[in-house]
Amino acid sequence: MSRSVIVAAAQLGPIARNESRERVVRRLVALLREAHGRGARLVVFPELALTTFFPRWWFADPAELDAFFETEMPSPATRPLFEVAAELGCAFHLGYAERTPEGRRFNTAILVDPSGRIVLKYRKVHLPGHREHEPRRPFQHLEKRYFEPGDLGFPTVEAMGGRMGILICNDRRWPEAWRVLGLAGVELAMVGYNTPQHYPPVPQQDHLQHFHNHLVLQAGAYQNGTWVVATAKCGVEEGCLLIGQSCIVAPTGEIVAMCGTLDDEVAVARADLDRCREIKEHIFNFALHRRPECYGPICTKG
Ligand code: CDV
Repeated sequence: MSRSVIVAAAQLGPIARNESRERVVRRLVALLREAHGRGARLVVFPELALTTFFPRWWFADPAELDAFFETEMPSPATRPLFEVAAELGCAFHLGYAERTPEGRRFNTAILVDPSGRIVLKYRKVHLPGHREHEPRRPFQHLEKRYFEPGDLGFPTVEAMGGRMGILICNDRRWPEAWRVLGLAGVELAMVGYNTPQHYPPVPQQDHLQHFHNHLVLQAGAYQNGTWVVATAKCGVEEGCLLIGQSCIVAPTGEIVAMCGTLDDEVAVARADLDRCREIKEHIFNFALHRRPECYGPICTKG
């Protein structure tokens, strides 16, 4: 049986603060249909794909914050996406803000299989930004206030003929996160992101945002012998420029497809999962070459 899957990065342009879930879901369905029409059987949407990137604002009123969170998945608003995907037999990855019945909040992403079943759920482990209101910033980044760190570890699942895993945005900068997926044998990692071009604490690196994005995605892919589908929400969203360049990376670290706009756009590539073996069985053959006895400090608080 062939282990080739045609995959798509379904990039989103900006989402306005007052844009309804229904309207966003219509955009997601249009992207899904386009990707499917181009052969894709797995479509990767970005981080927090149902709303504007709300951690850029300080909300004193909890009700205002809660409006950005999902309490069920699918919900009446997101069900059309699940239904169209199942009708087409297309799997998808979706990032969203999750509020549990106990009132806990996570930055979450799921993988939905071609029958419409949620087969993998991940909650973002590395939360960037700050906890308190910092009015001197041009915009806030309050992920540390609005979300708890993920409590599910880095789970993987066997789906679409291969081992699948998820990282969310800032996670992609951490080699430890990639390596935990690599140790689980991941063959395709999905990564959604919202990355502002301007990083207020270190503005001298603003011109490097695109470089750093691809640097870590390509390194993560190569060093763990996995395909990567990385998808942005991008463009000027409520006055804040988010980077694009959503891409599909082969296990060799090569970018094989990339979006060229800062708008709703699909990039498609055929991912032959067997190509992961070229890396996993040779240069990064963990069983043969890894030296965990020397890596102790990585797992202690430094
Ligand atoms: N959504 C994110 O996690 N964004 C961070 C920014 C704030 C640095 C990122 O790592 O892209």
